[in-house]
Amino acid sequence: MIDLYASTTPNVLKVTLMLEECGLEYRMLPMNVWRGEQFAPDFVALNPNSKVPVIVDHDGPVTVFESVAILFYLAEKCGHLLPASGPTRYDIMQWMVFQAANLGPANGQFNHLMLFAPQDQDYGRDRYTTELHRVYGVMETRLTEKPYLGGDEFSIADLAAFPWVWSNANRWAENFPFLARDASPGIADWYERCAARPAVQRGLTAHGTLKPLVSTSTPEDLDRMFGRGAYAWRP
Ligand SMILES: N[C@@H](CCC(=O)N[C@@H](CS)C(=O)NCC(=O)O)C(=O)O
Repeated sequence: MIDLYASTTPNVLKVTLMLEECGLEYRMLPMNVWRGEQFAPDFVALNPNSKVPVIVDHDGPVTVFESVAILFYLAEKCGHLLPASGPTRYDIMQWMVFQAANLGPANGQFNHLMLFAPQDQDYGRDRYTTELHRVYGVMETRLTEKPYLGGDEFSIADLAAFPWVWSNANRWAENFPFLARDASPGIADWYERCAARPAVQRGLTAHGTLKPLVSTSTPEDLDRMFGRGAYAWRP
């Protein structure tokens, strides 16, 4: 049995999709990160970085935080979606790191600046709109050359990237241009191939049972989560 500390966010969805791909028994333990549950000492003992997802694999027991590390752990536990050796393993790794260092942060910072930043400052929004176009451009080039990010086969690199595309395509609808077939045919075809996998559909259904909790936060909760106001670092 695996416990997944969960919220309705793309980094958690990566893990749900992988647990379904592996056919592992798991349960989701919802965390209200909008009310600061990630800062409770019991949770910090599991993840010193105070973020979901975290898994506790009771067959071990083993605790893993950071979504990409969790995908590697599950891939190696199950021998699924990551070759044990050879050049493709490193192709997959580099696209996993691209997701963790570029695609995820660009989408996340873009969302934050659009939804939560003061509306009278354009610098951050302009910077991350440009960065978002840049990283989706990198992804589009790769996916016009290969059917999947890791190469010819579906892998954990696709499971890492798919939730951000899925989430922001839903969030921004017509204002999200990166799935439009005329502009991004490589991403559009890849997205359809990923979404057609039965395990991905099962994972999306399981993830859909989590309740969105953003509206439960107080202004102070948001300040603490975003490190602003009374929580901003000052010398
Ligand atoms: N690099 C981390 C990012 C995790 C992350 O940002 N989690 C968000 C939800 S998607 C969270 O827990 N936020 C709470 C906070 O920042 O306090 C990963 O990939 O696991």
